[in-house]
Amino acid sequence: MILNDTIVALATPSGAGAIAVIRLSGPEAITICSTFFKSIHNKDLSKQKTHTIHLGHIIENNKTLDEVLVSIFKNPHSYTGENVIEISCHGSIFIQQEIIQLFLRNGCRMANAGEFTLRAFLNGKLDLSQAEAVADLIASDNEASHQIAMQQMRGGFSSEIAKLREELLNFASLIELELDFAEEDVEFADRTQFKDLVNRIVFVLKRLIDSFAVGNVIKNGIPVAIVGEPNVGKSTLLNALLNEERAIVSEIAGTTRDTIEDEIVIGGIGFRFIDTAGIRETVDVVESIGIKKTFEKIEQAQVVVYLFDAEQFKTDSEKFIVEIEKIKNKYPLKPLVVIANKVDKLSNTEVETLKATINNLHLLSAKTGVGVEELKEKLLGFVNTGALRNNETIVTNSRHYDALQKAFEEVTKVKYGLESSLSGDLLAIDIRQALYHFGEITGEITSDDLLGNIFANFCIGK
Ligand SMILES: Nc1nc2c(ncn2[C@@H]2O[C@H](COP(=O)(O)OP(=O)(O)OP(=O)(O)O)[C@@H](O)[C@H]2O)c(=O)[nH]1
Ligand SMILES: [Mg+2]
Repeated sequence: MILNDTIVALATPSGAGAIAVIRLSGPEAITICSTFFKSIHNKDLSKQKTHTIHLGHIIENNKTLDEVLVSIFKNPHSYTGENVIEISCHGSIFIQQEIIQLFLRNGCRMANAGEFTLRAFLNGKLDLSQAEAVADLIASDNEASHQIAMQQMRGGFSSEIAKLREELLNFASLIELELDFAEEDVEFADRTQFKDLVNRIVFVLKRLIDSFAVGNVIKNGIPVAIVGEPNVGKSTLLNALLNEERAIVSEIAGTTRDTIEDEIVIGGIGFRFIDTAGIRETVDVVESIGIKKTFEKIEQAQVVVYLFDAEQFKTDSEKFIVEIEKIKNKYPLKPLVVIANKVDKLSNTEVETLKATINNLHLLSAKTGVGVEELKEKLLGFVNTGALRNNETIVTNSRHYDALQKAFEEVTKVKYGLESSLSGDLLAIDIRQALYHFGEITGEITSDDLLGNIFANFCIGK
């Protein structure tokens, strides 16, 4: 990685817009820009203070490319910690490209994906988990994922880890000091206090690890599979939930043959609905592949919505009750919502009878929309948003989850070591291992490969 040159990239999305922002970072950013920037007040850009904005023109060989605003951020007071220039130009693709090409011809290099944030990390502006949160923040499309990314970017998660790491480090030093005085048989590290600390760390780690279940779901949306026999109205329900004609609906049984997925946000949380091929015995090859896929989708789903046709239920109740039991037995741990659809076709007394037959039955008319809002409420009830509401730290990143689990394993070893009065030198090894995994999260311990992987997922210009 070469990181002492000056990089340039478009910071705004590619395409035409009202304005576009081109960003330069590196030792020569201000010098390179000032060569081609003519301020309307004839100011020399390289002599201006940090955090100032200047109006002028980008000119090459007497040809004016655009009228622009240039912002200056001087090392170390910038996002990357280097000299940074941000040029707000008019948002034509032609202008953007002309200006970027001009800088590329004159000493800049095109930035790699995430390179601005990578430089911010390497210059100590952000720790690794904060840098990762920048990408999450850009990707967040609902309130919950935004809140978590924002908290992580501000350092909530890192400071929790850093605190544990520091306390553990203190004890590690004391234990290692004891090793230097091995012949004298002294104990610098109070074992009772140490046990308390280790228990506390185990507790915090456990909470963070458990939070990943919620975090992961919030980041990726909660998958909800809509299943049932052909023609019961699954696709109609998907369309009603999405409020658009996403899936084809017809009175022909076996209309949906492949799975159809789409997301909506309910109460700030993303839900991904999966409309599936109706389950039945069939000789149709395509349909049977679709049905096989339905079962795979049920496996992957967090919540299963089972639909049956309320009108058909009047004559065929046994069949549906057996079906419901089958799903319950096959997936005993998955939350299941049983829905009687097409209740618009039933009389009031028929509705009452139906309600009495099945516990916790949800009544719906996907066609008229009756019961759709109540279904959304019900689904939201399955999400444990307690941690979110209490503003607790939630882990959303699988890399962090991995490191936390490894740290947990090591700290648990320390815990048992202490209980069985393990010798100091062996304890010290486990403590060092745990510290190593804490360091992986915040980036005290990294490899080029790891950094490459993380920042490759960023967009160019960030
Ligand atoms: N009256 C009434 N008809 C409905 C309702 N929901 C769906 N239908 C009708 O039932 C038929 C089947 O609807 P679909 O949504 O295609 O059913 P599906 O479960 O997706 O069927 P497959 O894809 O074949 O498995 C269509 O003619 C819909 O208009 C409802 O709530 N009331
Ligand atoms: Mg369908």
